[in-house]
Amino acid sequence: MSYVLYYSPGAASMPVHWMLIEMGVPFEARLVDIDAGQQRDPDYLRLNPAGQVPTLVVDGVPRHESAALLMLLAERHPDAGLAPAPGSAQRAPWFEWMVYLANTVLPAMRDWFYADSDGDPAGAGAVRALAQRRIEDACARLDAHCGAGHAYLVGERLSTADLLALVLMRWTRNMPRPATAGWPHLASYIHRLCALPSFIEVNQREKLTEWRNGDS
Ligand SMILES: N[C@@H](CCC(=O)N[C@@H](CS)C(=O)NCC(=O)O)C(=O)O
Repeated sequence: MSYVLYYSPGAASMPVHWMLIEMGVPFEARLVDIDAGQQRDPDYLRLNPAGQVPTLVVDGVPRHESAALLMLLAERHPDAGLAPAPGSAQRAPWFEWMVYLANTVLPAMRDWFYADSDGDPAGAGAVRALAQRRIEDACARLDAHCGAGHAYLVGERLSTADLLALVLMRWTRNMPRPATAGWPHLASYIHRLCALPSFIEVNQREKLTEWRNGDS
């Protein structure tokens, strides 16, 4: 199995990068500087016509969408245990969390960060206000789940849902209400996951200095 990950530091590629490190599988990581617009280079657009990261080239074929890549990797590496086995009791809640994070929270994040460029700048304030409400609803939902005594989103062990959730929560660090402010159970969950060696490692490899322990 061969993997080449096109990533940008702290971006939607981060959970995929983290998962590859957590699983200990060989891969090559190639930096795409999205601040410099490298995602719109013709060579990159041939790999990813949306001009976004991540792209994961799997056995020579470029694949996209962070949540899909996490699920694909979980299927290809069942021994890593980052997803409940098909047919197991935890499989349905895993699907639910993955789809909720990818389908509700991630688009709200995109709206928050890209309201001016994805849409009409005149309406960006309203787009961001709705995005903020959705993101804070997600924080409340995660806080309630953790407050009910769950150490992880799914079952009793780390899964792709936690990898995706933590990176999404990282993106709230400069928002009006960061995930670590006002949701105490969520804050404990964040601080615990930030201490995982593979999360520390992905921060080092991506040269990220902010939010290494969940605080700015
Ligand atoms: N739904 C996509 C979203 C990817 C996405 O929005 N990536 C951002 C970085 S977090 C990006 O590439 N931005 C550069 C741009 O849109 O020009 C996924 O989850 O993979």
